[in-house]
Amino acid sequence: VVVERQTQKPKPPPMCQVLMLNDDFTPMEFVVAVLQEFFGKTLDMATQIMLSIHNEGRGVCGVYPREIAETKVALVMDAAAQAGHPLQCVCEPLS
Ligand code: NFA
Repeated sequence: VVVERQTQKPKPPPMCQVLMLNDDFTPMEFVVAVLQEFFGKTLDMATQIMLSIHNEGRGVCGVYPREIAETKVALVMDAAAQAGHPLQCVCEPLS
């Protein structure tokens, strides 16, 4: 009987930052609502993140395992397109 032993620690899943990009057209209230609905932020946190994206050009909405991050990007892009807003959301792999 061959007994296989684990010789390496299990690797954590690859993580991604979800970033939102500023634009001149998407209403601030829409961005705040997206941050609450899809990223679980409170109204206060969502407002702060939205304002930092508005002022800095981009901002981190959250850090998630890659597949979850990609799903969130797709959901946000879908909601923005449905509402007719040009809001852009991207995944950025962490090292
Ligand atoms: N810059 C947008 C405005 O002035 C608001 C916005 C914030 C858009 C963050 C996208 C991301 N209406």
